[in-house]
Amino acid sequence: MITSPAWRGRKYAVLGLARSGRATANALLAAGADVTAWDEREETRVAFAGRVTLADPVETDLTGFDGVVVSPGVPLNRHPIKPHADKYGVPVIGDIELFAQARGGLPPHKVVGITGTNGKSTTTALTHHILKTAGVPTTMGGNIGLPILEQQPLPEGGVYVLELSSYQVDLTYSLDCDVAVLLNITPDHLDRYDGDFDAYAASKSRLFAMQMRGHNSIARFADARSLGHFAEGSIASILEDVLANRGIEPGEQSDWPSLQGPHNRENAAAAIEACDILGLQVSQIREGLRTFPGLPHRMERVGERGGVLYVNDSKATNTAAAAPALAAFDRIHWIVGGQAKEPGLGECEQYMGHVTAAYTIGEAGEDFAEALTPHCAVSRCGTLDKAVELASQVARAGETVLLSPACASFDQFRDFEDRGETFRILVNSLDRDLTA
Ligand code: UMA
Repeated sequence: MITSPAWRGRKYAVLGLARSGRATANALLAAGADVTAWDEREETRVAFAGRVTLADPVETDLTGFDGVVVSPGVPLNRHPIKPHADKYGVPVIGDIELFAQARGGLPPHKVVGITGTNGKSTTTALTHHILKTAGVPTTMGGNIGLPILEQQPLPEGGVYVLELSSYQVDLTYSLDCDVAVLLNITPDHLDRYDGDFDAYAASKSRLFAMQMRGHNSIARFADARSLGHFAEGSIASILEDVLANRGIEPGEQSDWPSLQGPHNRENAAAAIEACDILGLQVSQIREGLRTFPGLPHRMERVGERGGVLYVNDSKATNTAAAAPALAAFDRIHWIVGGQAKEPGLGECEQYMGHVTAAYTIGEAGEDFAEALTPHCAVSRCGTLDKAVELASQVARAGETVLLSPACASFDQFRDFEDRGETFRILVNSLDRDLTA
């Protein structure tokens, strides 16, 4: 666990007690802080009964509190906690901010922070994999894997690789990344920014604003320019130039089995540059690229039944993220829908020639059904179990059943991981024999 002696005797309220909130409350308690904690779900609260004061911070007098630590899933723009804490002058922060505060007490280390609309998880896992393969002590956290405060501190020379969602950046004020990466920025999560793309971009750009002079930044040229206050000259590495600058030939991508497609080329470029900045040799980087196993829920082949391939791409929570999966396969039975981030088919439209049939699910199912009708056969399934069942009956050998929902999962699932795991279970329980 990562804690800080600075929290001893201080008063914190923790709102949200799922994964990150649970780790936060435990780290604060271990440091000797006085913790008031709350989750709207009673079953989540009970684990803390007797260890914290169980009270909703929104209904608590926050006089004398040092911070309200909010889970990233709490919508800051709509939730009453922000105005309530503001009334008492108490900062609203997240677990990444607590990690930033604890850094001074950790053995000397480096932090790589990776944000962007799409590709964050792959780039984080890849950077972590390259470092690990090269023998560098490293761990990954943030929006991926275990919450960072739940992890063991790294020994001297370690590298923390953090995937940071805009929700997490919004709750962070003092994280000075040694290397900060913005992969790309397209409209997403706009419900959190009252529909304002510039506010979303401003949120992402704060990752760079928190850095001390001399620390490194990596971004696409076009995106960096769109970040308003952020002058293009202040980016240390332009993503588009990385591969040529580091002597990586275009043909080398074929040696990276889990990093196919143009989007993965950019993800790889960001990881290559981050690892180069951290002092790795190109030969060490190449070894990591070659051996990267890929991520669960990201174009993950979960089975082949009756010659039909089943692919779990549940991580694709917007149309730009789903498009690469549609590009990668032919004769697709596409399971799509959930909580839409934007109207229409977006970047997926160009790959409609690859889609044989669509099976719509979730809140956005009807809208997708209408948008898809001119392109392919459409079945309005409503739920994932119905979609998998029907697709498995219709798909023929050589075809692919692809869950790449282009939507958030929260209307029907806990998160995209829950959705992907459910798909895996449904595929595993299909009647037909495993033939390959
Ligand atoms: N809650 C309240 N009141 C509210 C709203 C929520 O009490 O008004 C409670 C909920 O009942 C729940 C908790 O707050 O128990 C919500 O926690 P959370 O949704 O933040 O979930 P965690 O398990 O803490 O997961 C978070 C990240 N979740 C989100 O950002 C939505 C996880 O990212 C992250 O892996 C985890 O911390 C560990 O650090 C997941 C995610 O879906 C992968 N991220 C989004 C994405 O990638 O698109 C941003």
